[in-house]
Amino acid sequence: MEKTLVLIKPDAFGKGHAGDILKIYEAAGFKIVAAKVMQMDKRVAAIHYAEHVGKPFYPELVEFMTSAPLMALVLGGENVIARVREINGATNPAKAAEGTIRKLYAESVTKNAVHASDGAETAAREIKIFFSEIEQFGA
Ligand code: 3AN
Repeated sequence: MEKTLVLIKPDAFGKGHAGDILKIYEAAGFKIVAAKVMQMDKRVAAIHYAEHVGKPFYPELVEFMTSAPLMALVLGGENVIARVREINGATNPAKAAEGTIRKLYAESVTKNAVHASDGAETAAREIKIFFSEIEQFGA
């Protein structure tokens, strides 16, 4: 089963949208393989966002992602990586299509409600940051 890492970011999680967002993923047919509530620290942020370290928006991104708890998920299903990216919508919520999670719940490019892995290699790398093998079920 293909798997992807999703983060319900501090903005959406703090506003109480986790249930609504999970409902969208489940309605699309995906299985919740792993889930937990946690707060990122700077070290985890630097590992997860390694490709963005040093970019102009990185300090703001880390400040936000470490500011409050988030929900980390592994979702599984057919073509889950690409389909969850579609369901999430464009990184910039102003450009996100109607009905996408970011159109519904995101407020800015930084506070954009959700993260999802952007490819198979990224998914494998990111899932390992947040979950061990024994925390993943539903194969
Ligand atoms: P996505 O989350 O859609 O894959 P990435 O991987 O390009 O987008 O960016 C990771 C995160 O960094 C985004 N979710 C967003 O919060 C933040 N980000 C990306 N580009 C910008 C930007 N130009 N200004 C501010 N924040 C950004």
